[in-house]
Amino acid sequence: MEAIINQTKLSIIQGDITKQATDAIVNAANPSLMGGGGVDGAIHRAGGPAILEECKQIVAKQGRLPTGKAVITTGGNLKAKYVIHTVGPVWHGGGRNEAALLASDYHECLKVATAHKLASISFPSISTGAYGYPVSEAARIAISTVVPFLKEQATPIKEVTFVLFDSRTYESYCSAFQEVIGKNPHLVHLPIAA
Ligand code: AR6
Repeated sequence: MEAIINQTKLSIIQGDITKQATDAIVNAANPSLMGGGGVDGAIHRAGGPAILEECKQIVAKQGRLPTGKAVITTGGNLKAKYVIHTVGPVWHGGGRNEAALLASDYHECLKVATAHKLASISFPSISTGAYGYPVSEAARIAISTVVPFLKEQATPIKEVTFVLFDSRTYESYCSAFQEVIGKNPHLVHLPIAA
């Protein structure tokens, strides 16, 4: 599924984010930035040791990465030139500011990409694996953060791609997108293609 928002193409696809050739891919990291399982493990495995080396330097300089924030490193051996690492909220039932923190992840990543003058960025579904965030709610937050950002902010980003690993997550993001656009048709310039 794709649509044009201002000058930016927003796409939702099913796939492996480590294979994406966008300028940056986003990593759903943890505050240590030392790697882990899920998409974090896959990115470090595919990107090689240069990513971890830069993560170590960042942590030595500024400490652990707080939830809701983002930092950028090289993409190492990946096709993507950069990895933007962000820490999603752990789901505790919704009463611990999880929604605002998840929205902050997407917003901070887009701000970092904009500051580095990147033309394209790919996102995974942050927090919906090991961190347990319900997928349909997380999808709604992701889409309703990214779409207004593209509409309202001056950004060099020309392509945003959500790369969802499994079909259930992919379907959730497509539904969230239809829902957000249904409520705010002014946000998207057609065409919307399936
Ligand atoms: N490409 C795209 N999406 C993927 C890939 C991939 N190669 N691999 C997994 N996913 P998770 P979280 C999906 O657990 O919930 C790590 O250990 C996955 O199916 O990776 O934010 C970190 O170090 C799911 O839809 O991230 C943290 O400790 C989504 O990515 C913790 O897990 C997110 O799942 C972060 O948990």
